[in-house]
Amino acid sequence: MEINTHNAEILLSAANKSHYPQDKLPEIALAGRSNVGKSSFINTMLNRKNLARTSGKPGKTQLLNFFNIDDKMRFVDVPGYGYARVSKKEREKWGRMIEEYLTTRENLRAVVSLVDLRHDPSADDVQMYEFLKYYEIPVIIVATKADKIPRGKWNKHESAIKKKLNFDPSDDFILFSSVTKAGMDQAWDAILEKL
Ligand SMILES: Nc1nc2c(ncn2[C@@H]2O[C@H](COP(=O)(O)OP(=O)(O)O)[C@@H](O)[C@H]2O)c(=O)[nH]1
Ligand SMILES: [Mg+2]
Repeated sequence: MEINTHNAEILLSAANKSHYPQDKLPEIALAGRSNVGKSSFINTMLNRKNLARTSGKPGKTQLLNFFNIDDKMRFVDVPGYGYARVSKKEREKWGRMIEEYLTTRENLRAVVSLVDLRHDPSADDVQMYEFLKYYEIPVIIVATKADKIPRGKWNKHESAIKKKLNFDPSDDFILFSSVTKAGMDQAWDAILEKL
């Protein structure tokens, strides 16, 4: 598929099914902890400075944000998990919203699950990966902030993450940096392959 990735715009924000776009365009969802680099990933992939807000206030975006890419596909930005300063009630609401989207959305082709290359995956990261595997949702692991780790140590960090996730070697694993754009072409290849 030929996609002009420069032709992207925010389409709508939705809290539940009744507000999702009503068509058949394939969707790639982005999931990860607050501050992992999700908005930066979207901006980098779409060659934009600030399409997806890189926010100083993690956890504030509590809606699913749908981005139209060239009228051919969409990114769906899932609000970041693991943000401590939200109430239990808000967390439950968040959980229901994500679960509804991930388990019922026919347009969904894959989830890009972002983890920070510098650290072992959190319990939430592990839980998200297990959830996606359980529901047999194709997953692409993107390890962000690779520019903050010397190249000679990338392998070591990659192995530690894979071990903690109980990573399935048939999934994609991509080292990524929104600063150097390392991994961008690989990420696009993996995404296009899933459409
Ligand atoms: N060095 C570096 N910083 C990054 C990278 N990606 C994101 N950041 C920084 O990490 C912080 C959180 O990024 P953001 O994209 O808003 O994370 P989000 O909460 O997951 O959407 C910001 O200060 C970004 O500039 C990266 O690849 N390299
Ligand atoms: Mg964000």
